[in-house]
Amino acid sequence: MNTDRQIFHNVCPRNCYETCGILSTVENGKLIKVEGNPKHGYTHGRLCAKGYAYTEYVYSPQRLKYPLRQFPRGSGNWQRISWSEALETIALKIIELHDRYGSNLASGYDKYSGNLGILHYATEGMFRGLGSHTKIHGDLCLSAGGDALNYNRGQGALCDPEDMAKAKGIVLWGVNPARTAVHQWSFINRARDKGAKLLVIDTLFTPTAAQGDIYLQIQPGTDGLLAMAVLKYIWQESRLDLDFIQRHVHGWEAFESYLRDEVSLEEASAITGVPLEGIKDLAEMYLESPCATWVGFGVQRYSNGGQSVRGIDALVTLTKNQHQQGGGLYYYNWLDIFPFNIKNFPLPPEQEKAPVRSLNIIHFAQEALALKDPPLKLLWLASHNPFSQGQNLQHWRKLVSQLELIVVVDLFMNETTAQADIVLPAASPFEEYDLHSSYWHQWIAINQKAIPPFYEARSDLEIARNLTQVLNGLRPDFSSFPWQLSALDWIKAELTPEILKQLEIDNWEELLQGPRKYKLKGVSREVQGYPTETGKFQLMSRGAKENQLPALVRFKEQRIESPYPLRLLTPQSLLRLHSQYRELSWLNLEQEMDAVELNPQDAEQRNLKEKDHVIVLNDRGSCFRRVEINPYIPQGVVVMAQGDTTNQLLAGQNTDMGIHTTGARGAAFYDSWVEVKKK
Ligand SMILES: Nc1nc2c(c(=O)[nH]1)N[C@H]1C(S)=C(S)[C@@H](COP(=O)(O)OP(=O)(O)OC[C@H]3O[C@@H](n4cnc5c(=O)[nH]c(N)nc54)[C@H](O)[C@@H]3O)O[C@H]1N2
Ligand SMILES: Nc1nc2c(c(=O)[nH]1)N[C@H]1C(S)=C(S)[C@@H](COP(=O)(O)OP(=O)(O)OC[C@H]3O[C@@H](n4cnc5c(=O)[nH]c(N)nc54)[C@H](O)[C@@H]3O)O[C@H]1N2
Ligand code: SF4
Ligand SMILES: [Mo]
Repeated sequence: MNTDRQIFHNVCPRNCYETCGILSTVENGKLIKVEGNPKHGYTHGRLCAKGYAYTEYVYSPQRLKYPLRQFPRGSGNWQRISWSEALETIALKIIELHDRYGSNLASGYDKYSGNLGILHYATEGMFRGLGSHTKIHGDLCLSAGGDALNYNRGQGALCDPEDMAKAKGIVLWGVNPARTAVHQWSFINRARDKGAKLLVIDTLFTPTAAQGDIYLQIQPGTDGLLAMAVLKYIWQESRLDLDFIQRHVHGWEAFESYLRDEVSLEEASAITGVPLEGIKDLAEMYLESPCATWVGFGVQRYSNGGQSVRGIDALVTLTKNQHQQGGGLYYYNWLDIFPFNIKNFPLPPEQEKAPVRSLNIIHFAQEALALKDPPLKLLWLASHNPFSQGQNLQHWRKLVSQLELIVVVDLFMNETTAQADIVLPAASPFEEYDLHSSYWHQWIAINQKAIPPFYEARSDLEIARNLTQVLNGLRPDFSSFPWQLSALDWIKAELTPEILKQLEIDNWEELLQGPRKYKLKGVSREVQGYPTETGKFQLMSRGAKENQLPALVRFKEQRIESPYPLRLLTPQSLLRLHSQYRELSWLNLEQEMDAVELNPQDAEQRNLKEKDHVIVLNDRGSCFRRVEINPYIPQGVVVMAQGDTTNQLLAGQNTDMGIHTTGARGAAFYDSWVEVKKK
């Protein structure tokens, strides 16, 4: 028998630093193997364990096969329905709400990060086509740090992560690439092979910390003070280049007074938990340039998170590391180059002025509940599992009871589909075309449709096109979403002549030979001035002050008052992508998911022993866990996997910054407090 065997180019589309290039082997229409694409210059032919599990993911018996309706909502009583019934029910509801309220404002969407492919903005496009509607803005990952850099430099970090290989020293500051960005190790290790030192600053003794030449354990939320203490030490030793600072830095006089009068090394050491020796070690790293500093998203998940990042950035820049190949600050690196036509297509004039309401992702449910004239009545959720990953779940529960129709598009059942009236089965990345860039590296790649859809699954774009057709069939010209355009039409339009030129290709088909690197023009190591209002690096920022933030880079202590004594940290897990991949037997996770890790003293005070069944609680909720005693966790801190039932315990705080980057302040996930009691 002849076997038909073909290789396709795919991309792992997750909200992950790496955005890996995949080569997929398809035999007789079935995906039988995935491997890393060796032509991808950042991911170099390797995937992580989650990536290698895609053949299980795609054919998982738990994948959603058909549209389903749940009645009554929350009952678990699901019935298969046809696509036409599902789409007609939704379209009739949108039209009925339009007629009831005189606009489409009662219909809205909440979409986030399940698939970051450009064509997944079809969900946004589908609602744009309605004219008036309610949408979402903001970000859960990185916005506080993004604003911090903007106040200091007038732009983002713009460092190519491949350059880290050229550093003489690397500081991993609140980032855990052993879990969250495994491919970066090849660049870190290249630098180490040439003698670079690795220093890790983390509250937890992570697998990344275990790789460091030096590990500094820091009290949560005090990183800004550590940066100030290092700068004070270097300043005291007269090892700052004051001439360089005079020329390129704004606000030095005020900052110098602050260092002199308000920063004490002894006090900083006591508050941060970092010994004086550690402060000196860190100073020596910065004085031997080029030193690369990678600030992770963990540092800024606090209500003073942005201010901390401003402080670390000041340390990087005042020690002249920003201006050396390989050195400088690495944060995120969003290639803001595509037109995103799929969510920005032109509207007919009468729709152009239609009102649109936008809700902050952090407080989506509260803000939705407060909407009047009209209230939110229909909610479309895609690529997001807020009932596992969000904050303020009590408001979500209330919102559900107010909504008349909840539609969730997903590949699997989860905490959010459990609240839906209609669930639509989404295609996997192997069943659709797409185009991808990364928020970390600079490689652009195409994702090919490699296999037929799993049962009746459809891509988010296909769903947007189909629903638009049904709407317009019921009421002509109701939506202006260009439903005629195919995935390839949209991809071709994204690859503008300027982008093709930068990628050194003539047409999109050439991306089928392999991913291409986009060479950012803005990445210059020469000091040519900053795009700030003073043209300098800003220790003092008027923009920050206008937003009621400290104008000056300085440490801002911000202890959230709570009657609960233990700080709850919930960083990312190795074998999950947030709430995804729990279904896969290849990634055996159960143990990690039901643990609460405690310091031995905290356990002893509560009379708790290894494996004890406990309740973790605060005034927001409670959940059952098993005790794991971990001598490397600082006293007063407990660690649990995020999501599932954990997030009901989050305090729902905002970070200090984020408005400039994503229109809303970020999520201070790690400013949450709990108690642990024996069950
Ligand atoms: N395997 C896997 N990889 C992922 C993800 C995933 O879910 N799983 N998610 C992806 C996404 S969306 C994101 S946003 C990124 C996030 O990935 P990272 O940028 O690595 O951020 P976090 O995991 O939140 O936190 C990083 C580290 O900060 C530490 N930390 C916490 N508080 C402090 C503090 O006050 N000071 C210091 N110095 N350190 C602190 C935590 O212990 C943790 O080790 O990962 C991406 N990669
Ligand atoms: N406690 C705590 N909570 C956190 C964090 C933390 O550090 N601590 N981190 C936060 C961070 S950084 C992030 S990024 C968020 C992540 O929050 P979410 O974006 O909600 O994360 P996921 O759990 O990955 O959920 C994505 C959903 O999209 C679905 N999906 C995947 N592909 C597709 C597709 O092609 N189409 C559609 N329609 N759906 C698809 C997946 O099956 C999954 O159900 O979590 C945040 N929550
Ligand atoms: S989850 Fe991240 S590291 Fe793993 S395959 Fe996907 S993009 Fe690559
Ligand atoms: Mo994230």
